Amino acid sequence: MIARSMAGGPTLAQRLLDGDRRALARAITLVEDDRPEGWELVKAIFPHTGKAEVVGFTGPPGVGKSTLIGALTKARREAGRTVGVLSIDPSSPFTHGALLGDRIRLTEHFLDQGVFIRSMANRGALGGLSEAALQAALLLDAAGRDDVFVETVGVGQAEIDIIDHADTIVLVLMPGSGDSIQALKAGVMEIPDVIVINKADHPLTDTMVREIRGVLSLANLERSPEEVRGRWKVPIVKTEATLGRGIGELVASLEGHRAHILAAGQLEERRGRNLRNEVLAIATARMRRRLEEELHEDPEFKRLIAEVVQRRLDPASAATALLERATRLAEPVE
Ligand SMILES: Nc1nc2c(ncn2[C@@H]2O[C@H](COP(=O)(O)OP(=O)(O)O)[C@@H](O)[C@H]2O)c(=O)[nH]1
Ligand SMILES: [Mg+2]
Repeated sequence: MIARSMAGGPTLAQRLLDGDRRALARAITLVEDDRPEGWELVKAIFPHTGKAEVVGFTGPPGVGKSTLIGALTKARREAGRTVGVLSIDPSSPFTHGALLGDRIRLTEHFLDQGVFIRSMANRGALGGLSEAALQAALLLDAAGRDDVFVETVGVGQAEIDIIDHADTIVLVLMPGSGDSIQALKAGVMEIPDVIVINKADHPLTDTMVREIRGVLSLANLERSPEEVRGRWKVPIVKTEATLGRGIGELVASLEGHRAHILAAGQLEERRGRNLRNEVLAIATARMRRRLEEELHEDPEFKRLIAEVVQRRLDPASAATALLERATRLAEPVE
């Protein structure tokens, strides 16, 4: 049960669970600003999460992720579903919650109550942007959004962490995204669940599809035949997001992937692993902050560092001594 406020009116948590968009906007700001009320709110609504289908979109800037999400949002609305979009793209034309430029297809959804769009800027919050974005995704989920689309940019950077929390990961490329194919090939980037080649009117599209097929079958060579048999076969979907072409196929691929992980019991497994990582990430961030606070003025810490600087002590031994000291300082644990 979510408590009602003293005045008798619904609390922010209650309004959020009722799907109130203003409550949702306010709540996301609280977590984005790393305010204690934000954490309290997430605590209150967390039991109501886990219902939304979360899809993460990643890929280099300019390939058409935002446009694609706009087209997909339209399709999902037509199917009667509500949508939440989180854009975590520092290079994107959205900044600080405002939308700039008419080239963003998402603007057409701005008056639709069934669509909630939010861009998140990088803030120095605990655990960083990815942490705040994850809390925001939970808030969208609790607010009853059927679909949550998360857009992030880049490959293997901090922003990608949030992507790990999606049920389905879509890598968006366009003809000529050779770097991304190299990153896949080298294993720098994990194999996503669905690959989209957007701007598929380009003459090099089919070459690109062949190259990606090559990378995918190479990855399968390292697996046993049984493993390959039971495995989800990553679809390569060609789209033209600006014209809405290929969106039906993308929807089918997303649904197919969901059905696959549900049937294989992998959704629970994935979410379990992601939540474990989340708990560890928050704990690690807090531990580091606590260490920094506790050791900031600590003479023993200063002495250790001086010894390292003078090359009398190696960094690893200093870290061991530091951790022993920090453990002693931290007792009793709050
Ligand atoms: N020709 C063509 N342009 C597209 C297509 N999809 C997106 N664009 C354009 O590509 C540019 C970048 O799109 P955007 O969605 O902002 O890319 P993002 O940085 O990946 O989010 C915009 O000017 C879009 O209008 C497409 O399918 N074909
Ligand atoms: Mg974008």
